[in-house]
Amino acid sequence: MCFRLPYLNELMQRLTERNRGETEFHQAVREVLESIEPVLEKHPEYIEKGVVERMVEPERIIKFRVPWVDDAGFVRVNRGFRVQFSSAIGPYKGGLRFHPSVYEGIVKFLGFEQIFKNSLTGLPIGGAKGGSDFDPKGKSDGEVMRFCQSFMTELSKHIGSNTDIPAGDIGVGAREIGFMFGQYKRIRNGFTGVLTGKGLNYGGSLVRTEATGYGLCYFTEEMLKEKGTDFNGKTVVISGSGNVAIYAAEKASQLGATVVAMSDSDGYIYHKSGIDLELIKKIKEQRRGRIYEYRDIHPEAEYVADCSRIWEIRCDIALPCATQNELDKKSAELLIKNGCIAVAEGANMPSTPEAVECFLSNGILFGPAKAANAGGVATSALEMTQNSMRYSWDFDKVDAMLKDIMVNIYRSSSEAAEEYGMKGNLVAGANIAGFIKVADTMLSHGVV
Ligand code: NDP
Ligand code: 2IT
Repeated sequence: MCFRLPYLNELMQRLTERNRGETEFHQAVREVLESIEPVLEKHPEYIEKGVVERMVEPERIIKFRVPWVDDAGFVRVNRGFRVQFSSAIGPYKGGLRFHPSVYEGIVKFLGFEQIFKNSLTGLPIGGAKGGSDFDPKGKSDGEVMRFCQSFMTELSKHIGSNTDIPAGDIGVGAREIGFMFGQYKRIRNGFTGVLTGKGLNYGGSLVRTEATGYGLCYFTEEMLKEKGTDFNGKTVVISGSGNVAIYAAEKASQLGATVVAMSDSDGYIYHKSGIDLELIKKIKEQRRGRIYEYRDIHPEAEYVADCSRIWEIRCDIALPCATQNELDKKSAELLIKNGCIAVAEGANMPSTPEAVECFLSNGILFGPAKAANAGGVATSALEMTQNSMRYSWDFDKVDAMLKDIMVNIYRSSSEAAEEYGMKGNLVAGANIAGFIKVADTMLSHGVV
C-alpha cells in the first residue's frame, strides 16, 4: 500500500532497507505511519523537525552474550537484547521477553509499540523492550536462575530506576523477575525499584499480576457500552493461558461472561459450560504444565492440537492474549461469520494487518493492543510511584486507578479518531493520541 505523502513512502522504504528482515518491526511502523498521515498533513512542523525519522530510530540498542551453565555442566550461550527506543516523556519502560523466537526485529517492534502505549497511559514513561532467545520451557529452577543472573550481570550496566525499568512479558514472570532483582541488588549494592512486577514482599504492587488482563476487560467494557451492551451473558474465547489470558478470563467471568476456550502453543481447550479457571491456574501458574492436562480432570472438554484454530469457536467476544500475528484474515472472517461483536487485543500485535482491516470494515468493535493492553505497564508505573514513596496502596485503590486509566485511554483514543474524521477507528485514534504527546515533547526538547 502507498501513502499519500511521498515523504512517508520514502521513509518506509528507507526503514525497510536499513532494518532488513525485521518484518514485525516493519509491520508495526507501517501501521503507525498509516494512522498519523492526516496528522502530518495538518502539522507539517512534525515533518520539518524530523520527528518521525527520529521516532522510528531507537535511541540505543544493547545486544550482548549471555553465557550460563546447564544442569549437566554444559556451557550454553544465548543472546540478550535491550532496545531503549524513546525517553522523550520519561525513563525507558517496557518488558523483557524470553522466548526462542526473540531476535532484534521482535524486540524493536515491541519497543516501538511501547512508545505509544506508554504515552496513552498518561503517565511519564518512555518506551523500551528487551529479552532473549532463551527458552525457559523445560528448564529447571536452577538453570533459569543461572541464566537470569548472567543476563542481569550485563543488563545492570544499562538500566536504573531513573533510566530504564524493565518488567515481564512472555516467559518472564514473578520467578524470573525475582532472580533478576536479586542479582541487580547484589551487583549495584542498592535497593531500588529498577524492575516492576516484583514480589509483594520486596516492593511489588498489588494488582500488577492481574493488571493487563483486568485492564483489557475494563477497556472492552467501554467499547461494548458503545453498542449499549456489556460482558454479562456473553461467550468469550481467549487465546493463550499465560499471565494476560488468565486474568482476562478472571475479570470477564466476574463481569458475568462465560469463557469457553483457552490455549497454549500446542493447542486449545474448548469447554462449552465454561473453563475451570482454578484448574488452568494450577496447571499453568503452579505446575508450568501443558493445557491438554486440563482433560485429565475434565474429560468432557474438547482438546484440539492446533492453537491457531481456536478462532473457529463461536463467541461474542474474542480476546487474543498469546502472541503476535496469531489471528489472520481467515480467522477474522470466521469470527465475524459466527457473530462475534468485539475483539480486543491483550497480546501485542496479535491480529495481522489484513485481520484488522477485516474487523474495521465490518464494523466490529476493535480494541488495538496499544490501548487495550496498556493496563499492565500503567500499573507498572503505579508500582514505580509507590516505590518512590516507599509506600504501598491497597488492592482496591490500585484497581480503581487502573480502571480510571483504561477509561481515559478509551476516551482519548476515540476522541482522536473522531477529530481526524475516523470515528470508531480506535487503531487510528490510539496511534494518533499516543503520537501527538511524544511528538510535541520532542519538539520542545529540540533536536536530540
Ligand atoms: P506468558 O508467558 O505468561 O504467556 C504466554 C502465552 O502465550 C502462553 O499460553 C504461551 O503458550 C502462548 N504463546 C507464546 N508464544 C506463542 C506462540 N509463538 N504461538 C502460540 N502461543 C504462544 O506471557 P504473557 O501472558 O505475559 O504475554 C502474552 C502476550 O501479552 C504477549 O504478546 C505480551 O507481549 C503481551 N503483553 C503482556 C503484558 C504483561 O504484563 N505480561 C502486558 C501487555 C502485553 P506456551 O506456554 O505454550 O508457550
Ligand atoms: O507489553 C507490555 O506492555 C508489557 N509487557 C508490560 C511492560 C511493563 O513495563 O510493565
